[in-house]
Amino acid sequence: MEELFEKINEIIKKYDSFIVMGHKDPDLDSLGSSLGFCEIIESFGKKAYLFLDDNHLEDYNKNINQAFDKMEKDIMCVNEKTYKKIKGNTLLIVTDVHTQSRLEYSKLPDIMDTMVLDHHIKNKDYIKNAKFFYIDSNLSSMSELVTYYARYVNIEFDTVISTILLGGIEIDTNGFNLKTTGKTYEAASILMDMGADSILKQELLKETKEQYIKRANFIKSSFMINDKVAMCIIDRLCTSMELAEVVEELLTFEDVRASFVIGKLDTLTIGVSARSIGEIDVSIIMKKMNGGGSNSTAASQVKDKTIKEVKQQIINIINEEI
Ligand SMILES: [Mn+2]
Repeated sequence: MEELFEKINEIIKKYDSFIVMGHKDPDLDSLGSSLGFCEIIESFGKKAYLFLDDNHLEDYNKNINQAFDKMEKDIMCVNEKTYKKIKGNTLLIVTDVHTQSRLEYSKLPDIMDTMVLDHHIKNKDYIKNAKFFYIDSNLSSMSELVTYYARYVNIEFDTVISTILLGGIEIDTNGFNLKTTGKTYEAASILMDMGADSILKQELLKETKEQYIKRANFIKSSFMINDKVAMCIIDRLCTSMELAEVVEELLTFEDVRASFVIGKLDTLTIGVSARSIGEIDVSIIMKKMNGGGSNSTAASQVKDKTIKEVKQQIINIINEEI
């Protein structure tokens, strides 16, 4: 990672101001890594702004609101209007997302120099005119990356930011399971040393009873397509994040070695999210559906097909491959 950090350092030195942006409907990994980049940039003596509408925090989810509530320092935020006031040569840093339409504000990469850093599976709608583009889909989370970057530039985060980052790792690995390596635990240890607070982390990770029940209902409707593979169909509009939550939870049940969740992302697009505990390579199946990913985490998006057809296509491929 040191080569990457050196490269990012070099890029940062070329600019005066920075906007750091995560994805729409931010989670703790998106927010934590954004805050982490802001802190690191400020340690260079430069100005960093978080792209988030802090005048309308009520539009964001509960976890993000709580995190902002606890923040010890004032975070400089910009939104669609106020970013124009930023002076000097400005770089947009995109973290935890690389799909242009999933950005908090999708127009910015078209009018600004952009650096993209992400750990999701590369999508066709990636930010094409980025000056610097880095994806490592084996990486647990952007929180892990930013923690090592902080160590590389020798700075420490405060309690709240380290806690958000620790929560970010926990969410993205589904509790230190998926894509978790020794380096992931080490990142958690670095964050604990910086002062991450496990009580605050539990508060930030709490979900509402309604969220729990909604997810439990999807789990209830899931079924096994053979003795190893579970599947769930979400027959309504949903987000890719919801697909990920359900597909990861399915993996925690007895006998389930791989899981697939199918849902409607918009009126034309069906999303498939796939996970495996490791022995079944789900990326092989997703690649056959024009998607991609790694052994244990993969996804695809399908247009012009019904959910039923997508379901049958997955079952057919699995019957051939496994
Ligand atoms: Mn993430």
